[in-house]
This record gives sequence, structure tokens and C-alpha cells, in this order.
Amino acid sequence: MVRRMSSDAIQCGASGSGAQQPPGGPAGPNSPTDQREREGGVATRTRSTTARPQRYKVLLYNDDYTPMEFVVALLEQLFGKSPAAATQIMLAIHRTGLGVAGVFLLEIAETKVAAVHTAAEKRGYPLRAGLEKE
Ligand code: TYC
Repeated sequence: MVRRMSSDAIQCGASGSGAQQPPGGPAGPNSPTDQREREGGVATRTRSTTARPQRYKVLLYNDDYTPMEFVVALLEQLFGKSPAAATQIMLAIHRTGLGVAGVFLLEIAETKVAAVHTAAEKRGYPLRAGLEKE
């Protein structure tokens, strides 16, 4: 795919009369200067890869006091898990120490972590959540 990266475009300034000659002689019909003029004075580059925004795992950590039912309910309500998936994730956290509740763009992931902490604190539970780059 060829994509013009407008945010990467380099403005080359004046390209009409008064533009400087590049060192090494006058611009021929295929010189970079000539090409630039045909592209409206904006030098462009192409990329062969597509940028994908970084995603973050929201992790839940095990503790000895938060009730299993509360963790399952959070996974259903905040992370959209089915009752069966929420139970499996909760049990995996209980056995291994941590687990992935979901994967999100940074701002959303941060909001989820805050929501977990707010809900747990409201009930007096020590449940903790955190982020990890995907
Ligand atoms: N270990 C807790 C208990 O036995 C349950 C639990 C599971 C707590 C997952 C936190 O993220 C957690 N009640």
C-alpha cells in the first residue's frame, strides 16, 4: 500500500523563482527539485508498514481477601466477559497470581484500571489492577 503521510510531509518552502539551486548543478527534468515542484512543493515519502496504535493489557492481581464473586462480577460488568469466561479468568488469577481482563488503547485501559480500583475501594477490597504493553 502506498500512503501519503500528511503528518510526515516535509514542507520544502519556495520552489518557484528564487529557489536555491542544489549543489551539483542545475535541476534537470528528473531532478529532486523538479519532482518536488510537480508535487506542489511538498516532499513526500512512503512507508511500507502501517502504524498500529499501541494496545495495553489490563491485568488483575490476586489477593487473599477480594471475594471470587466480586471479581467475576467486575469482569462481566467492566470488561464485557460472559459468566463462563469471567469465572475462568478469575480462577486463573486465583491460581497464578495475575490475569488479563482485556486489551485496550491506553486511555481506555487507564480508565478501566481506575474503575476497578474505585469499585474495589468502595467495598473495602484490596483488589489491584495494572497495565502492560501488549
Ligand atoms: N484469591 C481470592 C479469594 O480466594 C479471589 C481473587 C481472584 C481475588 C482474583 C483477586 O484478582 C483476584 N477470595
